[in-house]
Amino acid sequence: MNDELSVLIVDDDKSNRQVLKECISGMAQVLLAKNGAQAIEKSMSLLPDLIVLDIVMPDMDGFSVIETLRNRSQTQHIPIIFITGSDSEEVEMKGLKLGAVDVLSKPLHPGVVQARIYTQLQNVFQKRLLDALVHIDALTTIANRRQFDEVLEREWKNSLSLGTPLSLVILDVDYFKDYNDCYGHQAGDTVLKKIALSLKHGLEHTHGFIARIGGEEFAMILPNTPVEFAVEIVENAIKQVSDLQIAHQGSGCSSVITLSAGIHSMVAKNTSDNARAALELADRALFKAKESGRNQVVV
Ligand code: GH3
Ligand code: MG
Ligand code: MG
Ligand code: MG
Repeated sequence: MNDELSVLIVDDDKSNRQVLKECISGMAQVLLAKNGAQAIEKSMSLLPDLIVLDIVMPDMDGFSVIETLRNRSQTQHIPIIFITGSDSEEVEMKGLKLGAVDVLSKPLHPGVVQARIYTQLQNVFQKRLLDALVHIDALTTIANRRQFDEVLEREWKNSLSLGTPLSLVILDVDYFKDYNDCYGHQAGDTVLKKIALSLKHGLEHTHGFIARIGGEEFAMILPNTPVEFAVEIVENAIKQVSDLQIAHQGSGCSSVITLSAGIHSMVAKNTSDNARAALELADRALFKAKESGRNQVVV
């Protein structure tokens, strides 16, 4: 664990905030709030990884804070530890029912507080790790199909609400079966890694997104990009890959590894069903690029 993780301490009592801060500062970055309103504002703007929340506070108590945070999509998953001066079972039960992951009793014993917060931070850290693994392609370390689908849904909604053009691109390695047959599967894997890095590098200073969506297929999502810019970006990306000069004697269109690509650009309309249909159109354009000789882009 490291201080990339942040914990928001919410307590109206200054000395409690101080004790908690000392407990946490070696494990995570500490954020502070003195009341419920501040807690909500800082949770929304800073998205802490964990919240340690006092129950009894003037104006807005901890129960109201947790209810507000649970009702907002950005904050509903943030784990919350309650702090209570009461030793009543009822208060503890209410906190747990509202979704707190733990309840700490006052007076605070620093060793116990530290151990419990450590456990929760470990959970957060492991969840993050798992989340990253679930969204990354193991071979190339770029985004995988799952992440692609999530980004497509998000960008589709953005295009829909802002009326901005969205370009979808599918790229496929030319004669890759022959490459494997000639140079071996392991050499093929190395080529896929090199292509992935090259494509990723090509999009570095844009808002474009690249994923490996299948065996030797990659896809780009280019938000706010009309077709003429998309063509430019993709032609460039394809050139970067052929410039890698990876020998491919068995290629039917070149002596090096090349890519074909299909682009479909549009302003999103209606539901995300149409996103899949749009992707299908990019795939059809790819098919045409293959048919008309490969190593090229078709819109
Ligand atoms: P085309 O130009 O029409 O795309 O021809 P192709 O040979 O590339 O297309 P085809 O779909 O016939 O073959 C795709 C090949 O990609 C077959 C498969 O062995 C290879 N492939 C898919 N995933 C991987 C992988 O992870 N590693 C390696 N080395 N090869 C893979
Ligand atoms: Mg209090
Ligand atoms: Mg293919
Ligand atoms: Mg292929």
